[in-house]
Amino acid sequence: MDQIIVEDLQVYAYHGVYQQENENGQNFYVSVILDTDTRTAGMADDLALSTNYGVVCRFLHTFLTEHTYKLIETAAERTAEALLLQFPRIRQVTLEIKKPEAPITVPFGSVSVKIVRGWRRAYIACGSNIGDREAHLRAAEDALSSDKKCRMLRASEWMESTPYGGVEQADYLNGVFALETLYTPEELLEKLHEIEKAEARERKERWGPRTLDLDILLYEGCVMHTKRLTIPHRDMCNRDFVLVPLAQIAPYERHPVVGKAVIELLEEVGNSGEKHVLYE
Ligand code: A4P
Ligand code: MG
Repeated sequence: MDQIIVEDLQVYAYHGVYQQENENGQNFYVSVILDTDTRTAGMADDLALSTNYGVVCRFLHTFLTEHTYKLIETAAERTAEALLLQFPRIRQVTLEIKKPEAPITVPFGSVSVKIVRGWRRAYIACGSNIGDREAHLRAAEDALSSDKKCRMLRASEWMESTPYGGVEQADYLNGVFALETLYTPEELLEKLHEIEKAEARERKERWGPRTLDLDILLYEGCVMHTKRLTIPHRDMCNRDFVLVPLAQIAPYERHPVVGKAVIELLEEVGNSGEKHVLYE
């Protein structure tokens, strides 16, 4: 992706663990690489189609002087997030904060923290088979849409489906959301659990009935497996009630492990798997 780069913006600020740093202040130097598409602005020669680096510099200066943090790790984290929220054309930021006057008792050149943060594309499956199913799915959509760290891109239609997994229970309403998020996968899972809880979700039986189930299907090409989280979702390739709505909003998105596009996975499950989606 194209980049706009600012190097060593000088900011006199008060970040530090020691009281004398918070009282006297010192110089910090901030460098940013902004990943953004400059093609349209470049072709049209129009600043309104780009991100104004002068405004970015003033924003960085104001942000880092108006806030005081103990750690430059925190200063970097908060500044990167503020930039990504303030300037919608920036997809990713690489941000380095140097502190060459840090109180270190041996000679040194500079010390700095450098981080990379950005908007990540995620696909979320939602399902409900208790109570007002549509209201539960709508509540999930509203909660994600109104979260400043998420940008809702698309939502599939809601689809009626028969239960999968062998537990006797009512039919489901299923759908999929595409969003961009600043949350890490673990933070996103946490957020989804909060939303489920707000809809009176109780965790009782595996594959059992639920007011609202929110699962992370895909997260920006990420492949991970921890005690709490498996991405891509471990069973998504076998579920037509996931693949049908996903194919509606992202037919050519690729599964990073299997290497196939969603429409290919859907074709396979349609040929050999169980069918659960009704009225397709
Ligand atoms: N977890 C691991 N990976 C993920 C991920 N990618 N996304 C962990 C979300 N969670 C993930 O899930 C248990 C734990 O899985 C979470 O705490 C998280 O740490 P859970 O939501 O508590 O649900 P569960 O019932 O215990 O199991 P599971 O496997 O999540 O349920 P499923 O597989 O989602 O099945 N039939 C139809 N037609 N439509 C449905 O929507 N849903 C289910 C639920 C069964 N049958 C269905 C449907
Ligand atoms: Mg779940």
